[in-house]
Amino acid sequence: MPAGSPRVPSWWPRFRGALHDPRTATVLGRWLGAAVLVCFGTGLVSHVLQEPPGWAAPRLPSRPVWGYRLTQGLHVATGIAAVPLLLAKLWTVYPRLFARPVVRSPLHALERLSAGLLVGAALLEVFLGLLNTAQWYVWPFSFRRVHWALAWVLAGALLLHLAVRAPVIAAHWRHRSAGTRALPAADAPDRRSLLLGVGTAAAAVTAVTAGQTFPPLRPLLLLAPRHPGRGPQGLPVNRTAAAAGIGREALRDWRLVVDGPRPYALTLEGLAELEQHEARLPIACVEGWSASARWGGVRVRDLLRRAGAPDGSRVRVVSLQRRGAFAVTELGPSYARDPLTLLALRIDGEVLHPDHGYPARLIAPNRPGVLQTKWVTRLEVL
Ligand code: HEM
Ligand SMILES: Nc1nc2c(c(=O)[nH]1)N[C@H]1C(S)=C(S)[C@@H](COP(=O)(O)O)O[C@H]1N2
Ligand SMILES: [Mo]
Repeated sequence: MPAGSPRVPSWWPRFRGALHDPRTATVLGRWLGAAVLVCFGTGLVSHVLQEPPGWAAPRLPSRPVWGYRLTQGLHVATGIAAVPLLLAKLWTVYPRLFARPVVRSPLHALERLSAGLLVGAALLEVFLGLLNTAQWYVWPFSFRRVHWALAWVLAGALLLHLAVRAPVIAAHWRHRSAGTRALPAADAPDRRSLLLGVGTAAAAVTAVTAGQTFPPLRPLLLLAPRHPGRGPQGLPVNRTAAAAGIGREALRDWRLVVDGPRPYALTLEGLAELEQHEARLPIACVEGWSASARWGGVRVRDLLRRAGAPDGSRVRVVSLQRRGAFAVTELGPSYARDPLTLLALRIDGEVLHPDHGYPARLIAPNRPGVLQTKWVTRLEVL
C-alpha cells in the first residue's frame, strides 16, 4: 500500500517487516499444504472405512491389519503438527487484511474470497479436530458431519487459492535465489530463524503427542488425552461398562445369539468349547490413539458357518448397550470371512475386563476402533 495514499488514514497500520513477504508465506504455505493433503487423504480413508459407499462396502480391505492404525495415527499427528504451521502462516499474511482498497479487481475479489474461505475453514477444521481428540464434545452438532463438510470446503478453497496465487507461486519458483537476493540481505537470517522456530514447534508438538499411536515415542507422551498401555489389561478404555449401562443383571443371562439360516444361541461355556484362536491386532481409535494386544476367542467366520451363512455374508453386530452410536455396527464380507476377525473372549490370555467388553467383543483387522463393538450379544447375518 503506497504510504501517504489519500485513502489511507495516518493511524492505519503499516507493515514493513520482511517476514510478511510472499517468499516466507510461500514456504510456510508449502508445508501447510502438504499437511492438509495428508489430512485430507487419511480423512477420506477414515470416512470410507466407516461409511463405505455401496460399491465399496464389499471391497473394504481387511489388510494390512495396521492400516487404519497408520492412516488415522498419521491424520491426527499431522493435524496437530499443522497447528503451529497454520498460526505462522496466518501471522505472515495477516497484514493483507488491512490492504486497501478492499477490492481492486474481480480477480482480487476472488483472491480475497478464496483466502477468507480458506482461513475460516482451516481454523475451524483444525480447532474442532483438536477438541474432538481431547474428547471435549462441547458442540451440539455431529463432529464427523461438520469435519467432513469442512474438509471439502477447505479442499475447494485451497485449489481456488492456489489457482489465484499461481503467478506469485510461479515467480517464487523462477527466482528462487534471486528472490532472496532481491530482499535486503539483513532479512535472510530473520527468515531462517522464523522457519527454524516454526519447524521446531511443529516437531515438538508431534514429539509429545505421537506416542499415543507410535510406541517408540511413548516416553515423550505428555500432551495426549489417552496413554496406550494405561488402563485395565494394559489398554485404554474409550467407554466403560458403567458408562454404557452394562450392569450385572445385563450379564447374568448373557447368551450369544447368531441369527442366520440356522440360528442358534450359546452360553459363554458353549463358546469356550468351540475352536479357539489368537490374533495380535491393534485397537485404533478414530481419535488418534492406538494400542496392540493379543486377543483370544472364536473366529467370527466359524460362528457364521455354524449358522449356515453363505460365504460373503454381511453381519450386523449388536451390543448389550442400549443407546449410543456404537451399540450396533456392521461387519462387511471382507472382515466377516477374515480368519483374524474374532469374537474375542480374552486379552493376553485373561478373561476380558468388563470395560473391554466382557463377555465378548468384536476385534477385526484394519477396522476403526469405533466399530470394534464391545459387549456383543447378537450376530445377525444380513
Ligand atoms: C487439516 C485439515 C484436515 C482435514 C482436511 C481433515 C479431514 C478429515 C476427514 C475427511 C475426516 C473423515 C470424516 C468422516 O468420517 O466423515 C476426518 C476425520 C477425523 N479428523 Fe480430520 N481433518 C483435518 C484436520 C484434523 C485435525 C487437526 C485433527 C485433530 C488433531 C483431526 C481429527 C480428526 C478425527 C478425530 C477424525 C475422526 C472422526 C470420527 O470418525 O469420529 N482432523 N478428518
Ligand atoms: N458397545 C460399544 N462398543 C465400543 C464402544 C462403545 O462406546 N460401545 N467404543 C468403541 C471405541 S470408540 C473404541 S476406540 C474401542 C475401544 O476399545 P477398548 O475400550 O476396549 O479399548 O471400543 C469400541 N467399542
Ligand atoms: Mo474410539
